[in-house]
Amino acid sequence: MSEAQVTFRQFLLNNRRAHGTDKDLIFLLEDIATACRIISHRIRSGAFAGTLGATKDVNVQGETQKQLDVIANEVFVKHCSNCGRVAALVSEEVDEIIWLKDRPAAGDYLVYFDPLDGSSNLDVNLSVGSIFSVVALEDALERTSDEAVLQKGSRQICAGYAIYGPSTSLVITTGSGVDGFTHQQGTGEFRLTFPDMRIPETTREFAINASRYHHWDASMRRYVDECLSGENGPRAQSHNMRWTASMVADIHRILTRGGVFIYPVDRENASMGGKLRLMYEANPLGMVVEQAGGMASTGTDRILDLPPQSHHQRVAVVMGSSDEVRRINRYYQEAQ
Ligand code: AHM
Ligand code: MG
Repeated sequence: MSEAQVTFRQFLLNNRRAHGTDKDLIFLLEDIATACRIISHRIRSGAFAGTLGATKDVNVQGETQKQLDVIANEVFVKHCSNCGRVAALVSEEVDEIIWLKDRPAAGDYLVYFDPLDGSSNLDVNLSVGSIFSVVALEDALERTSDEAVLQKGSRQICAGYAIYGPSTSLVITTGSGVDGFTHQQGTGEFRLTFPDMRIPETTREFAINASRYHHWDASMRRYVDECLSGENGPRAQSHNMRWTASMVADIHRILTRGGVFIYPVDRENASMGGKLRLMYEANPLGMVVEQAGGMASTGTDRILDLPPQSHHQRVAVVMGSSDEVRRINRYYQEAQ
């Protein structure tokens, strides 16, 4: 093992010396890493424990919950509640905001998470992930107020995800680049295996659920048509298409070798505002992507600048290699 592969704790302590990371944020991130390690184990043992299937419940998104969605949520809630600085939790799987403090102080943390993203992949043994981010409250609150969690993504002080794939990896940013860690079976440690992850500016790979083509607007069709038209089309080069139906897995691939991930608002999902959630999917992954040198947009606006209207709000997502995100933004501008 290379000496560069420091443990997650060593990395966070080095980060504290270099960038002044708050010690409570370090405790919280260690608790999140523990939660991810437990979730990874629960997924891998799901076939034995009989926890791979669906529950009878439907979550606030109107989607059937998997047993592991519920388990992963319980694990996240429990471990994020350890840190005395956490004021509130916002989870994809819970309708209401979970307030842990009655009178939060300035600097207390709001934690946003999707405990098990892409869970439709569980039954077919493909990659899934957990997504999280942290915002520090600017001002103390006299009482809990659901509006206080409606913070822009640009206020996130930390964001990241765990991917449960052939190995379990944890990828985080605290605002000074993006670093990836791999869970080392046997020791229980996450070790720094992918330091300073950078997204290439250019790419010939895009990720979109193409079965929704007939629902898309003209700008989205133009972009995909041009990519598909290959060497004889306006882009004069061939493109590759990938779609795992797990945003974490698609974003992880983009962080590793470039690409653009797209989930537009289309005719069918427009009444809900899109498919993906702003506060615990698009904002955290948007921060990771930007910190790795990429861009994250709705097609018209920077995701991290959006003022949230509700904590389960949905949004259009275009994120990844900057040349492609800029191109898609331009196609939307030209269509106006
Ligand atoms: P989930 O949070 O309910 O798992 O939904 C989010 C997932 C993303 O991970 C993925 O990109 C998308 O939904 C897949 O959607 P589709 O089923 O349309 O391919
Ligand atoms: Mg999700």
